Amino acid sequence: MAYTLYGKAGFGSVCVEAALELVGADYEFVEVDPLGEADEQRRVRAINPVGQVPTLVLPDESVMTESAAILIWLGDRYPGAGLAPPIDAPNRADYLRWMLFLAASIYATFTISDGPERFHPDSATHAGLLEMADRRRLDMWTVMNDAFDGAPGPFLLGESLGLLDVYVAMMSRWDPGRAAFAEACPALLPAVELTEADSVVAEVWARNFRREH
Ligand SMILES: N[C@@H](CCC(=O)N[C@@H](CS)C(=O)NCC(=O)O)C(=O)O
Repeated sequence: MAYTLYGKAGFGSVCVEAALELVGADYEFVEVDPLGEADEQRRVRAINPVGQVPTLVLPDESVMTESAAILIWLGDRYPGAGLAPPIDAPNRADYLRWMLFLAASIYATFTISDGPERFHPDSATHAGLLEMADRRRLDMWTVMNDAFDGAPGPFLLGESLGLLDVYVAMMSRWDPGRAAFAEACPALLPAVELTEADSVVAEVWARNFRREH
């Protein structure tokens, strides 16, 4: 009953790797570089036509993509791990809201940063596009931070570590880096720090974030 996770150190596969470890699933990690040479990109596209990681092959050999969907699926598939509010929990709506917000409003800005030429063919526009993506990301982090300001904690959805914490913690390591995240998101930072202090998460982080991403 093994999973195969296609990913790269420090990339979006980090949150799925952490989730697989936290639920105690058996998995194999296959390193691929979605931003690498053409051959390598073809290798990723052969499994995921969008050419992105994370890509997770499930035990029945079906392929799953989209980090938020994978995390939500794993959280539901392993309810005993307590990483996601069950379907009838009062905070289930908040959980889904912010998981999708992270994917659609924050992760999507990194998609622009990873390849502005995919959004405008004229390279003269790229510096502006990159700047707007950074600005939009910061605005979206601020929206999320404000929504969690005053939340009871210590984790984002309450007493225990969950996949929402893991997802935020991963993205907090990406551009423009932890110091900027800490400044922009003081209400999210304590949960992120607590998440990274979890021994299972810490091991995954040590493998993935040898340098700040
Ligand atoms: N919507 C996707 C985005 C995944 C994504 O952008 N992954 C990056 C690495 S962190 C990637 O593979 N980039 C290569 C590309 O977009 O061509 C998800 O949430 O899984």
